Order: sequence, then structure tokens, then C-alpha cells
Amino acid sequence: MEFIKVTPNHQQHVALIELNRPKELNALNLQLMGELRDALKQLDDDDSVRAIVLTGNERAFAAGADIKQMAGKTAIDMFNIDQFSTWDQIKKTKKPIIAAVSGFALGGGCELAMTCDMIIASETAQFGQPEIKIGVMPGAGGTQRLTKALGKAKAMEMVLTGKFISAEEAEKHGLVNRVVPVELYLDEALKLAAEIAKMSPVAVKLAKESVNRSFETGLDEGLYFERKNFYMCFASEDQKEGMNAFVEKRAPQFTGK
Ligand code: CO8
Repeated sequence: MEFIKVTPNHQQHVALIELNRPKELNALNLQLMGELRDALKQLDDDDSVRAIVLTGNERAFAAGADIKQMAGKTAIDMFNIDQFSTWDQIKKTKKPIIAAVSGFALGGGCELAMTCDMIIASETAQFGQPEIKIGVMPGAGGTQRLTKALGKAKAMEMVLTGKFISAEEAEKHGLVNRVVPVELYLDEALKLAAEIAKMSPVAVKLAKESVNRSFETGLDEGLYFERKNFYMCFASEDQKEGMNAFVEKRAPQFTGK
């Protein structure tokens, strides 16, 4: 892997992925996105990993898709490259992904953070969809996810002016889970991942799938989906272990079976 770094912590069942194109502010070129997709697939298949943290560096989570790589492309080139199939694969990751964001999260970088399940922001984080300033518009979910998070008026303003919002404002609107000092944002995300990794991995995956379903469907269908996943938990040993441990007044030992 040239543009990302993967560090598993087997003891805590957590893996850290760092975007690693610091000179280009982690601009998301095709190779980086391919590496990210492959790493997430591997971690999703690895039973020793139960939660994933995705981060950049203090200056930039990611400043967007790689403008230099896209500048000369035609619509047909873009259609044939079909980079969104990579994003679709990332979205299919079953394990929870927490974005630890510091500095710029712009364009595709903001969209990547929003594709994750939760966001821990450093107080220096800035979120924005500045594509309008370079003659295009968000293409990896920005118009949809930002609107769902911030509401129409705020999202419209950001998308049509390219203005950034601060971490504090992002928290106020529910885009991020919390804002912490810059020296703590990664630890905070890893701590949250480790906390989730203590739960039943089966239940966590089913619950993630159910919460995400609320983005994609109406209430009745979402409730039906939730119910099916709730029943599915009872097919796991973790459900027996979790409930028996409660009754026996001891800590549960979840195995993901
Ligand atoms: N693509 C390519 N290179 C970039 C990008 C980018 N998105 N952002 C920064 N860089 C490069 C700069 O060109 C510069 O390189 P060099 O030193 O070789 O000139 C280096 O990173 C450092 O950047 P700056 O010197 O510009 O740093 P500043 O601190 O002055 O400015 C900013 C930081 C404000 C973040 C500025 O770099 C900027 O405006 N970047 C572009 C932000 C942007 O417009 N993002 C949206 C891109 S389009 C997009 O994301 C579409 C998404 C939909 C499809 C997703 C498919 C993957």
C-alpha cells in the first residue's frame, strides 16, 4: 500500500487506517481509493478486527478528490473509470468505521468522512463541499448526506457557496459526534472503537446495517428491516452469552459467533 497505512491492534480488536499523501493534503486519487477499498474489505473479513478508525493527519483528513488527476477528463472518461463503484464497496463495509478528522475535510474528503458511521473531530477540523468553486458539484454523496445531517438550508448554502463550517458548527448540527482538542482526536476515536469492539460483533454489524437503513427507506420498511435483524441476533451465540452473563451477574465474553 503506497497511500494508506493500516495498523491493527489485535488486543483491542481495532484497526487504524491512515491516509498517507501528506504533501497533497491526502487528495483522494484513484490509487488511494482502491487501496482503501481493498484494506476495508480485508479488515471486514478479518475476525480479529471488530471496529475500524479512518484518519488523515493533523493538517488534513482529505482535501477532496485529486483535482490534478480529474482536470483533463471527459464525461466519458469519468463514466468508464467508474470510481464510484469503489465508494459503493466502501459503503458495504459491515464493521463500524469511525472517521477521526482534523484539518481539512473537503469535497470528496468530507464525503468520505460522512460515508463513515461516526465522526470524531479535532477542534481544527473544517468541513466543506467547495466543488462549486472549481466548476463542478459533489459527486460522492455530499448533496445527500450533508442535507440529511444539516437540513436543506445549511447544506444548500455550503454546496452552492463552497463555504466551510468549523468543527464546532458541525457538532451543533449533528454532523459529528464530538469535538475534542487536536492532540486528543485520534485517541478519542480509537477509544470509541475499542468500546464498540467489546460488544457482540454480530449485533454490532446488524445494528449498523439497521441504523443505515433509516437513511435509505421509509419508517415502515425501516422498522420491518430492524425487526428482522433483531430476530437474527437470536441466531448468535453472543446473544445467549450476553443475556446469560447479565443473569449470572458477570461480564460477557463475545466471540462473534
Ligand atoms: N487535489 C489535488 N491536489 C490538492 C488538492 C486536491 N483536492 N488539495 C490540495 N492539493 C495539493 C495542492 O495542489 C498543493 O500541492 P503543490 O504543493 O504541489 O502545489 C498541496 O496539496 C498543498 O495545498 P495548498 O498549497 O493549496 O495548501 P493551502 O493550505 O494553501 O490550501 C486548501 C489548502 C484550502 C485545502 C486548498 O489546497 C484547496 O482549496 N484544495 C482543494 C479543495 C477542493 O476543491 N476540494 C474538492 C475537490 S473536487 C472533489 O472532491 C469531488 C468529489 C466527488 C467525487 C469523489 C471521487 C473520488
